[in-house]
Amino acid sequence: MGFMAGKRALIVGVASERSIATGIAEAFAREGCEIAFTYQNERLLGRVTKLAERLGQNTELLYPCDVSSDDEIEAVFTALGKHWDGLDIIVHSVGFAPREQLAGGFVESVTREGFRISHDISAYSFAALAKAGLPMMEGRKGAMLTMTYYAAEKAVPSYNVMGLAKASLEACVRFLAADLGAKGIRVNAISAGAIKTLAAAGISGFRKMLSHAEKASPLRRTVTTAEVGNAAAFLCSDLASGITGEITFVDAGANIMAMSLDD
Ligand code: NAD
Ligand code: 0WE
Repeated sequence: MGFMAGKRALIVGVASERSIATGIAEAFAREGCEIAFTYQNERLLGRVTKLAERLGQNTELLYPCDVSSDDEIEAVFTALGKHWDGLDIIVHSVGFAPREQLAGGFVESVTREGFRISHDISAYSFAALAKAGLPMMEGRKGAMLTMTYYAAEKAVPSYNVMGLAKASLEACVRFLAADLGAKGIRVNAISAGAIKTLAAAGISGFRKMLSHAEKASPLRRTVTTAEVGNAAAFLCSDLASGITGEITFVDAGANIMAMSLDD
């Protein structure tokens, strides 16, 4: 029996087989968790259906959800409540800034609209899911998890306004944890090292970033979505019952280095 047996999770953020959310779903399913999924738009329904089938999950529990819409977020929990009498886990693996925000210098690229959209989709949406999901999660040792990146703490070239959005997301983890702790709900984040997913495709110089991470991390390599998935399964399970409000790095140790290694 897996360490998540009897748990029910909603996973937001599957877009492909390479998504971090896919690695999380694989680990959850292996550990005996039941999973419902959302998908951003109809274009992604096929992918998410295939994943749910492959993991032996109920393909009725797939819901459209563009997180910029309060109505769509609300509708997910209304629909899920017709199948499940409660929910133990919400995974938020969503990030977005308009493409032109992620190129060139920060001052040159940042705009009021680019700032608004990146913070809405990448940070507010975590609070919005917590707010809408809370009624189904109360009274059952629940856990919420989001995905962040080191650029919340240290300036990473080209990550630009997404770095500000991740800083806001990490503060959101702490405020949610402080608020929901009394209800038995834990809230954490994983700060993942760079991984080649759809969200990384087309970022100029991403390959260079990966090869830098291979040289600069203590483990001399990048991380996989399976490794992020395993840490996510731990953090969302009762094994992590004493952990809340934390940002856990799954980055082969890269963040602890002050200088790059030379072999
Ligand atoms: P991905 O492209 O597979 O996943 C991003 C997801 O965000 C997609 O499923 C997409 O549908 C969803 N999304 C974007 N806008 C949305 C909206 N308006 N409504 C609903 N969903 C929306 O890429 P990924 O790398 O798996 O990214 C997942 C998370 O991990 C993001 O928060 C990202 O910032 C974070 N992260 C990624 C890396 C990396 O190097 N890949 C590193 C650290 C953190
Ligand atoms: O969080 C991310 C990527 C987030 C992301 C990616 C895109 C690409 C497509 C947000 N919005 C968009 N918008 C699009 O139109 N990462 C941690 C991966 C990443 O992205 C970078 C990185 C790293 C690492 C961008 C610049 C520099 C480093």
